[in-house]
Amino acid sequence: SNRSMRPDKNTYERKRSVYVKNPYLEGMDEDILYHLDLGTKTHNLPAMFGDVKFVCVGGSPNRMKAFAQFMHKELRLEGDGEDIEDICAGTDRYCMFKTGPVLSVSHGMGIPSISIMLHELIKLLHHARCCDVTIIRIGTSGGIGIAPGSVVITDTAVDSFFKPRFEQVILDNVVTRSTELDKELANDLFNCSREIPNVPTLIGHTMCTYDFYEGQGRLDGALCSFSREKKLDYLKRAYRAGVRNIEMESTVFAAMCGLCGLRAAVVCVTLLDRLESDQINLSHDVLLEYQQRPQLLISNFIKKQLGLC
Ligand code: R2B
Ligand code: URA
Repeated sequence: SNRSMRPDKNTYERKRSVYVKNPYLEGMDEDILYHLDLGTKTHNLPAMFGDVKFVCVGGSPNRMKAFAQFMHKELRLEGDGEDIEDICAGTDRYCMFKTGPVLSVSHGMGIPSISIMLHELIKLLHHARCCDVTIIRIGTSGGIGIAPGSVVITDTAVDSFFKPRFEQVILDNVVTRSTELDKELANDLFNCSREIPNVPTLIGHTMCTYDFYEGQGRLDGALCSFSREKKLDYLKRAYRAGVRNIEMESTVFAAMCGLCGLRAAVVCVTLLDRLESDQINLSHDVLLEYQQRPQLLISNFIKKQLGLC
């Protein structure tokens, strides 16, 4: 065979496609991404999204809009960016903004909500024939044994038993999936964080739960059936297992992105230290500033990757 016809090793490494692992998709003559109000017949997805290289997801629609506006300024794109349009305006389930190669998408709260969004987002990236996509969840969390306002870059997402797994119920089976994240990406993000002053940042395990109250050992929900001692014992065991923060989406995010070939990271700011309290009593301004910390880190990282700084 002709050697020169073969793509060299670098070509393989450079092009990393977004995989869907569903034999039925190819046979569908139209795919409607219902919760995003997009579809393969109604929209030219390759033209709209083919150049996407970074996808940032986060729970709140307003925060993801603010992130898109911030990215617009940071990337020095044309126009003022204030009137940026919601690509998913036809639905109020999720919102989506595009600034150059950066897509900003909201996912709501909890595993079921982010999982629905990820199914449709990953199909969107596949239909648009995107390659080399990095996806980052920027969010909030409760810290364990670290100062409020710290940013935690997740190395491994773990479940409520501190295990690196996500259990997906499929028909009436439980399928266990790995929640390993991209270690190299986590390290790159950590190195990038060193250049941002006054924001304590660390790498650690992130625990993902199905609930904010009883599921995170809180004493202040409408229901609580355990003692303060049991709560603290649980959180301290989590700390000893390497857990530094708790949130509600990381395991399914890591599992789905891993299976679909997306380079993925989770970067969350902590709003409180759960060894000290359960209620979040930060002032509006402090909360706003804390929530900007992951955004600042990710925008610096993206600018670096694009060779803009
Ligand atoms: C972090 O914050 C939300 C709960 O307040 C939830 O979406 C999460 O993971
Ligand atoms: N998000 C969570 O899931 N838990 C917290 O304690 C704070 C934010």
